[in-house]
Amino acid sequence: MIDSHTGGEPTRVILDGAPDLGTGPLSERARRLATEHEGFYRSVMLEPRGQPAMVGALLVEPVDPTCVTGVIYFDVDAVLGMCGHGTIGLTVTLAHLGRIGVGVHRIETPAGVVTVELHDGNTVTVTSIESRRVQRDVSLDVPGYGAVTGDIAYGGNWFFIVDPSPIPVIPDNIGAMTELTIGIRNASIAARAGGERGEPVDHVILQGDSPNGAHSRNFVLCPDNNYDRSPCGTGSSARLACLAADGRLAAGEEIVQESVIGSSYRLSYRPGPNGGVIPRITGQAFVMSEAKLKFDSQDPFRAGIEI
Ligand code: PYC
Repeated sequence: MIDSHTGGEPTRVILDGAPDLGTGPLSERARRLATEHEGFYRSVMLEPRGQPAMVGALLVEPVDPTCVTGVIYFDVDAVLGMCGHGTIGLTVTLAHLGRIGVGVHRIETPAGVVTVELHDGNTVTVTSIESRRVQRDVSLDVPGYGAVTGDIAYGGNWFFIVDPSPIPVIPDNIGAMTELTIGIRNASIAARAGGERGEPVDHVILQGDSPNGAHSRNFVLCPDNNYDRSPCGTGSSARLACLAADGRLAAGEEIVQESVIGSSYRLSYRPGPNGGVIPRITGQAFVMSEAKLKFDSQDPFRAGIEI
């Protein structure tokens, strides 16, 4: 396996040793990973082998032969449709392995095929799948907090986006923002406020002001209740769809989206064929380590620390 980070958010690329997920559409293989091999992906993500906020990227054979690889992303609590920071980390990792060079490549994910452009050893532009806003100004009653209003949008995962955040998006508020966004996610699930086919919200975004001149700064809660250290690629895609739908950002215009720790992506979009947006996300990743995970049968924590 190879670990990298994209704007501070770790990605663990699994090269081999994973359970056989068979063949067929990646969405079907992702479903098999989620339902039949939970112990595998949790043991790879949980401490002591993994770390909070880490996302795994399992390499699989693509269905589309024009793709350099297929990939299934997961965190400790969910198999993900797509992952933007993970795709930047995976691209830099494939370059590190000598499997791709500078230029444009295609990668297959359960949410669809994405295009990546490797500009140098660390800088990648992802052209992601069509993203869309599904509902505007949804009001939720968040127990212990009160009414919170936001948009529901799809960017490869399902997002509830609160803009502007009711609390300042600053590192000192990470604990308070985590608590609030867990409450928002639970309230959206209880209210059945999600995708068109009842897909539940799995990520929550609070948008705030950037003290560094970026367009805005975000805090993104992931399914494992950790926050994304990067500005979240799929979250940025969902946010672009909302900005476009509100007429707040023109096609081709570029903005900088900052994360709560101050890392950033450059974002823009072009109109999608189905009324949404095709997002472009540019960021940087760095390889941190190459290692082999060991699961000793005598190790009481071989399945990870579950508390
Ligand atoms: O960058 O899309 C993303 C992402 C999803 C979860 C963590 N990062």
